[in-house]
Formats: sequence, C-alpha cells, structure tokens
Amino acid sequence: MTDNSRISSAALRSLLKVYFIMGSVNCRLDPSEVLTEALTGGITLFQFREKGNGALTGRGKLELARSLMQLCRAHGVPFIVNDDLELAIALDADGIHVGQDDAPAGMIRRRLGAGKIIGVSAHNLQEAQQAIQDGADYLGVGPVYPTNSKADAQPVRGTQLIEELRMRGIDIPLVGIGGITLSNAAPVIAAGADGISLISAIAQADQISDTARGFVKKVDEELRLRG
Ligand code: TZP
Ligand code: MG
Repeated sequence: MTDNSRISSAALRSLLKVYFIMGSVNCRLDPSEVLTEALTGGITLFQFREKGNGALTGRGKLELARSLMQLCRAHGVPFIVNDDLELAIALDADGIHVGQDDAPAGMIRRRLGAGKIIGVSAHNLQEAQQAIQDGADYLGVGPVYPTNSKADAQPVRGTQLIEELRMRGIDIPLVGIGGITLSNAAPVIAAGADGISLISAIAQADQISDTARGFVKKVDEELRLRG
C-alpha cells in the first residue's frame, strides 16, 4: 500500500476472503514454498505468525518474515504481521494482527499510522465493540471450530458468535477463524463473515495451491448465495 489513508471497508472485505496465516512451525515443506503455492492458488491476504514450539526468534524470524513479505509483494497480496509491532515497523509491513493480550489498537495505530491494516481477535460482543472503538479495521472471530494450531485457544464459539455480532450491529470487516476446512467453511460465510482465516487446512494440505484455489471458489460461491 502506498498512500497513508485508511483502507476502505469494501477493499478490506475482499482482502479477507481467504486469509492464510502461517509460520515455520505450521509447515511440512519449506515456508517459502508453502506460501508461494498458497499465493499461486489465490489467497487474498497473508499473516506471518511465527509462534509455538520451535518458532524462530531474532534474526531468523526477521529474515523469514522479509522473504515471505517479498513473495507477497510479488503477488500483490498484503502482508500482515502477528503481534510483533517492532517487526511490522522494521519491515514496513502492510498491517498487524493483535490479540486481547497485546497492545490496544489505538496505541498501535499511533505507531503505524492510518495507512496500515489493524486486525484484532475478538471472542465476544464486548471485545468486538472495544476493538472497534480503539480503531481496529477488522476482527478475527473464533475459534469457530476446534483447532490444533493454537495451544491457548479460547473455547469454541461455533458460527453463533459471528451471527450474534452481525445481529447486534457489528458491521466492520470480519473473518472467522479456527478449524475451518473446505467442508465446514460455508456456514462461516452464511453467518455473516466476509471471509475465512486458516492455518492448517492450507499449510498442511497435500496440494496447497489447489486447496487454496478451492477455498477461494467456495467463499466466492457462498458470498454470492448470501447476496
Ligand atoms: N486463533 C484462533 S484459532 C487459531 C488462531 C490463530 C488457529 C487457526 O488455525 P487452524 O489450523 O486453521 O485451525
Ligand atoms: Mg497475540
């Protein structure tokens, strides 16, 4: 992104359709290979989330992030950093995603400026309202289904939480996250999400680009059906 104005909701909704999240610990293959295949398959947004047992730190993390960001740039897909504000600033990444234990979006906005995308994880109405008040651009809502990719995941919410947030007037861009596969993605969109966010269904797939392509097709179909 080149200018310094806030991204529009419409543009962000379409970026959130198939939001792939990954770090080296999520990959069976080389992370650059996994991401290249996912980009080839048409993922719409990428988040670098280097977390969990064996995660890289320091220079190794910085170098991996830099090379993954270059791949995203080459495909015109924005690159979001999970949690690590200093890394996001050092790389001039396109945005950051933070959880409830991280700095509030308002503080992050003051460091990053208006032109960067800020996402916040929300697990209930109050957290969603607070994130919006703090200036979040989008919400990550879940876990929708059981997940093996996050050790400290909150209790499963099903698709009901997304429905409830929409019913109560939360209209900012929003993705569902947690345990999403090709066979359970449709209800997440039907519930009112703008897209799906996933780690293992793409990172661990046998045919990564075909799988990513399948998710894009599925989300587009469901968005059309929802009208
Ligand atoms: N936050 C809530 S669930 C989750 C995160 C980061 C993990 C999602 O990974 P998967 O493999 O798509 O369930
Ligand atoms: Mg966090």
